[in-house]
Amino acid sequence: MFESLSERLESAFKQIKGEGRITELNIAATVKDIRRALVDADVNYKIAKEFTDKIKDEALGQKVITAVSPGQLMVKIVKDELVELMGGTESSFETKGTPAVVLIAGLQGSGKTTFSGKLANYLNTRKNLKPLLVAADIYRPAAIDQLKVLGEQIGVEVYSEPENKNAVDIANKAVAYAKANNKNIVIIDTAGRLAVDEVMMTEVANVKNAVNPTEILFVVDSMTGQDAVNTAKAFNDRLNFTGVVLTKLDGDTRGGAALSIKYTVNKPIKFVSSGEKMDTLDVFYPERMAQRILGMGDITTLVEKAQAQFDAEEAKKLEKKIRKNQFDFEDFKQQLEQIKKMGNIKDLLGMIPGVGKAIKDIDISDDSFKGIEAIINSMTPFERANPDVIDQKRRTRIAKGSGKDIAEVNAFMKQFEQMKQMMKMMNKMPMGRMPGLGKR
Ligand SMILES: Nc1nc2c(ncn2[C@@H]2O[C@H](COP(=O)(O)OP(=O)(O)O)[C@@H](O)[C@H]2O)c(=O)[nH]1
Ligand SMILES: [Mg+2]
Repeated sequence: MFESLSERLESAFKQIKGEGRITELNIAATVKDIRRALVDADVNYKIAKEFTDKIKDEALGQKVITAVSPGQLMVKIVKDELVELMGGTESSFETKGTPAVVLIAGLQGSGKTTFSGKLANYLNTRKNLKPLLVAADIYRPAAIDQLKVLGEQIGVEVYSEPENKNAVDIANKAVAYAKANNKNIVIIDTAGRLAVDEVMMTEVANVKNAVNPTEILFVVDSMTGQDAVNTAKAFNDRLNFTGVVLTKLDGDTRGGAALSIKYTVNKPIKFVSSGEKMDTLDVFYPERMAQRILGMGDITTLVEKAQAQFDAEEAKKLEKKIRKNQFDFEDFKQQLEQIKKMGNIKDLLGMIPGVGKAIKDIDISDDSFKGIEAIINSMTPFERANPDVIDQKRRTRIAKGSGKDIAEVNAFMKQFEQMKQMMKMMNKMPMGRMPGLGKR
């Protein structure tokens, strides 16, 4: 995410890092590079200019503190301004109401339906709410099915009326249905068009007037850069939405949308979403995003993701097994599952400071674990629970079953043994515990 912008900013800082102090002259070059980096990331020129003018003023106004080098100072100033540009602090998401109503709007293909599913899942699993998803995209029968499939996947009820071609009517009935059935939050997934279009706008505006939403979220594909900003403006003029959702941050997005939207419509980005898995929705934190853009990593989000997947009971059991040296392949497989549930592997690694850049060009797909999983799957349950019984004869069979070389199986068995030893050691050291594992 935003790799090219990160790189360009880093190289802009390089110049000033070698300088003894900030002067009008050496700051000018750095600021110019920063501005170019932003414009190339598809940030509107006017915004980029205003941004860098501020940076310049800030930098020149700073007293020279000997403890901080000009390079460090610049990074700090830019970070603070990036945070400000993206909205300062995180904003709240209102879920109160009987029921609360969330209206989802945006262009076709921006990710509304996918996001609706993710939001419902998030509210259901993390906020303990009972959501109702509403299929108000009345033009394509496939749209209703798509939402139904998602609803089933996450265990959230979907309200739809395939024969009804009146979105306002569907929305009204859905809210009444929610009231009658103890659902406390209604998420209305609306129809979009390929471009801003009067009929679509009128329809969404009518739905808005009918159901009086608690939140109106404008969903936008972050890959569309400047266009995203123009679309946001059009939707905001019409709907006066309460927040923005940036989708497809897992793609090759340059950052323009994330950096320009708040400035343009003065509405906060509330959620970001990357990937099509239902559990990859993230609350948007300007501070963390700025840190990621500047290559400072995002350990906080990483830890939170780990904790969300983390089950205290399970961890206790696991720790006991590790202590008794009983950690087996079944446990290992479960651990892999948990990691995968945290989201895209490359994204996760990218949150570790310094790692994002190092792995930029390496192809790390979620399939990276497939080989290992194939080997474990070819073991019998008895073998999984008793790694010690896996002799050469069994290894040969496992290799065959998983389509791997015997050498690969041997190597994996060896790694597993080493890992087990390491886990045992780490478990003895209070400081070495994994996030969460230490809390008891
Ligand atoms: N890579 C990626 N794809 C997404 C994301 N959100 C949605 N998509 C895909 O983008 C396409 C359009 O999404 P959809 O939710 O149907 O958009 P809608 O027309 O606004 O309802 C689908 O193929 C989704 O699977 C995301 O965050 N990342
Ligand atoms: Mg849709």
